[in-house]
Amino acid sequence: VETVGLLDAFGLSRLRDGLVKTRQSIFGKIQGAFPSKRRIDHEVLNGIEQILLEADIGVGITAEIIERLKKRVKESDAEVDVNTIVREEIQAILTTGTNIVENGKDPEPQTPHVVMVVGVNGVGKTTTIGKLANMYRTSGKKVVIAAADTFRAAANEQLDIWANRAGVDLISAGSGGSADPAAVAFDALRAAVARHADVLIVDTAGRLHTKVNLMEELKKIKRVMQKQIPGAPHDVLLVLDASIGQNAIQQARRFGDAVGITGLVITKLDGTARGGVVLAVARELNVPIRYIGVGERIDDLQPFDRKAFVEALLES
Ligand SMILES: Nc1nc2c(ncn2[C@@H]2O[C@H](COP(=O)(O)OP(=O)(O)O)[C@@H](O)[C@H]2O)c(=O)[nH]1
Ligand SMILES: [Mg+2]
Repeated sequence: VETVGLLDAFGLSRLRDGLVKTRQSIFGKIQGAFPSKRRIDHEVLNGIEQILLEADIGVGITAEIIERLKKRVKESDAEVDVNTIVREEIQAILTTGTNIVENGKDPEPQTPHVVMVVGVNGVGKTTTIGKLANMYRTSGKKVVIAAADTFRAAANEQLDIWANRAGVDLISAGSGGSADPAAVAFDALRAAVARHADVLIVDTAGRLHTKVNLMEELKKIKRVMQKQIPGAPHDVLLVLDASIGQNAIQQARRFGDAVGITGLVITKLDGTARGGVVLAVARELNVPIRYIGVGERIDDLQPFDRKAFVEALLES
């Protein structure tokens, strides 16, 4: 059976499919701009730089690739297939570059292992929680989910659907409840302990309909859980939407400053040509990418594997 790093054949094929748009955006454009063999001159370098930036690989990695190409030009002025050369340089940088964060490791599991999921509205928090719950449950863990996004009426319902799909328990404020998110988190943690759950996953709001500051509220949820179980939440995952490109880095800094982030989840890679942002994030932020989302199905969450990612990105 084919495997690369953490992924089996099924995961790899989902990853390849998920990266179609990004792959096409980089290599399709290079092929279109430089269809035949030629010398790597100023025009080629500018063109490649432009294309890499458009795929959101980021200024840092792009500059490194251009530097390496310039060096190659100095060593030889032979005509080359531009597509192949760029592939080789990307491969070299992404697989051996020391500036890129390695695969994220899960923290040491605690019982219950408390995972708090944060991020702005619409990035895919609730969907990711459903997928994550399913992943834990299929590996034999007992999972409880907490619906601490209490501001949107539809949020509970959506989470309920995911909890059912994943076959796990949901704790929510119930209809007409006071709906204080920190209180929901408190109740859920108590329920998780009482039910001997292995994992508690806490969903949170991405935007508030009150004057309460989102970051203050997230801090409060965190504090309440910490008081109940020292060390909880053991994992704080920030969910980022790949299609927002470089803004992901700003978002990560903001949430990181407020609540401390132990890992990143980058979603919607399948829907964007800007999947290069995974690499930009891996280089710019000192936080491991733990999971990537490559579709809307329950099994479309994958552990991030740098090697598999690069292979899928470069596949011809
Ligand atoms: N294509 C795709 N869509 C996703 C992915 N993750 C989430 N979504 C979609 O993004 C939308 C917002 O997701 P949701 O979980 O409600 O975001 P939340 O507001 O952060 O909780 C939904 O339509 C999801 O189906 C993904 O990896 N790929
Ligand atoms: Mg949500």
